[in-house]
Amino acid sequence: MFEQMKGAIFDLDGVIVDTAKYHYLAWRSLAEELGFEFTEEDNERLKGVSRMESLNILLEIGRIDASDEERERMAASKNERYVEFISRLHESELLPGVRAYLTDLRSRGVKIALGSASKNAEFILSKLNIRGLFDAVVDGNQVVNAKPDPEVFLIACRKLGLEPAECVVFEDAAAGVQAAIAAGMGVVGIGRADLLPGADKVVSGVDELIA
Ligand code: B16
Ligand code: MG
Repeated sequence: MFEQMKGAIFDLDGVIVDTAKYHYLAWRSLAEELGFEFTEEDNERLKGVSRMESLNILLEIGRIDASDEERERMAASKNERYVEFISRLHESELLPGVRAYLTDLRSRGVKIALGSASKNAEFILSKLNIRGLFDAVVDGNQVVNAKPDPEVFLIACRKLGLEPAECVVFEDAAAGVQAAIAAGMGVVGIGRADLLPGADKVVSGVDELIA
């Protein structure tokens, strides 16, 4: 798989940086305002899921009914809180090995793309000071169908000028692993093998991939 790899497509949250903790703080504060408790365990269900779908899960947990308009307002309010947290992101929060691995891939001529559900992806990459390491960025603003649909990875592969079979995806969420398989790409799972069925290989973090 790695021998033929001409393109590497990275998920953002959980692979490059742990933004899940900031999503959690923002969702918890919205839940508090709505009068219910939102736990860290609940937050696991939101990883890799789009903003609106995350809100729908949150409201289901709180058993709250809301119109589409109210949902739009709540999602915007959560995002404001989230953006406040990630405005303080610093490159020291890059997950271990990320800069070294991306740099190593580039030196071997492998093209690099981001394939994330987040609409804040460009902002996060610039805060982490790694935007320049990516040849293409595909985020929640450019995608209609969320993972496990392969759309995000297929757009990324096209932007790199490559074929799916030449790309390998690095993903921490089960839906993302399924999306990569549906796209016809190799996939490295980041996390626990029992939670990432179908991945060609699973490592606990990007640092394990450095030769
Ligand atoms: P935003 P990824 C995902 O990032 C997060 O894992 C998920 O928790 C979040 O809801 C989603 O981005 C949308 O984020 O509200 O910033 O648009 O793992 O696909 O990089
Ligand atoms: Mg992720």
